[in-house]
Amino acid sequence: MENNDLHHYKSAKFIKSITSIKEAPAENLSEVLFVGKSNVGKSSLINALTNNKKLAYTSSNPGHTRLLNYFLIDNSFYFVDAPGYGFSAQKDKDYAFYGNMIESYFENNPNLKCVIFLLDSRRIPNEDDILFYNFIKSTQYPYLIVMTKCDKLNMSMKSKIKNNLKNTLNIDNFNEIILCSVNDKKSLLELKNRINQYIN
Ligand SMILES: Nc1nc2c(ncn2[C@@H]2O[C@H](COP(=O)(O)OP(=O)(O)OP(=O)(O)O)[C@@H](O)[C@H]2O)c(=O)[nH]1
Ligand SMILES: [Mg+2]
Repeated sequence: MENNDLHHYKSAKFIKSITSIKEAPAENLSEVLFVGKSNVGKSSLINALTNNKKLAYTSSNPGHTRLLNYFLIDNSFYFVDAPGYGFSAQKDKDYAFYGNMIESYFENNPNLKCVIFLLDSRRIPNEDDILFYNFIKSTQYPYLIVMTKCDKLNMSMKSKIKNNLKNTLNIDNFNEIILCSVNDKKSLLELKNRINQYIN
């Protein structure tokens, strides 16, 4: 069971960047969207799941991903990497642009099979996170909450993180929460298995 490499996707390639759902790839393949605050680790998680550090561009500076980027996985479905919200330099002019882009993506998108909502395990969810979580719930698309950067957490820290979500986001269904680290293959495998349930 130690050979987790066996579970990597076989292929992953960048297809295109879009700003409006009208430009989405024409093939009606299932889509899994990665969303969350800037710098939470969306692009890194896509790279970790596909075992390809160079697939999605990552940065230690927030606001790196600016468009909706489509990656074709195993020639059968798309991972969609979204720009992050809540990046201060983005607040004024770009904010409406980001909002419209994301809203247009969510509107009437039968290909969207699962929304992966990322939260930084090292931070308390803020107002933006709460708003976005409530927005996702209101859309009726299936979703999973992924706590990122859980690199070296023990059991008690993990349960503390989950319990905090009870208070901040009002979540009491811990089944929808997955604790992940790009350095922890077991957590990536668990997430992959959960994603597979939505795209198959
Ligand atoms: N320690 C640790 N760092 C991580 C992990 N995942 C991502 N990071 C770091 O977090 C920073 C942001 O990662 P990105 O993947 O670029 O974040 P993003 O959510 O795509 O950011 P934007 O595109 O700006 O919205 C980078 O410095 C990553 O190396 C993780 O599991 N553990
Ligand atoms: Mg990014």
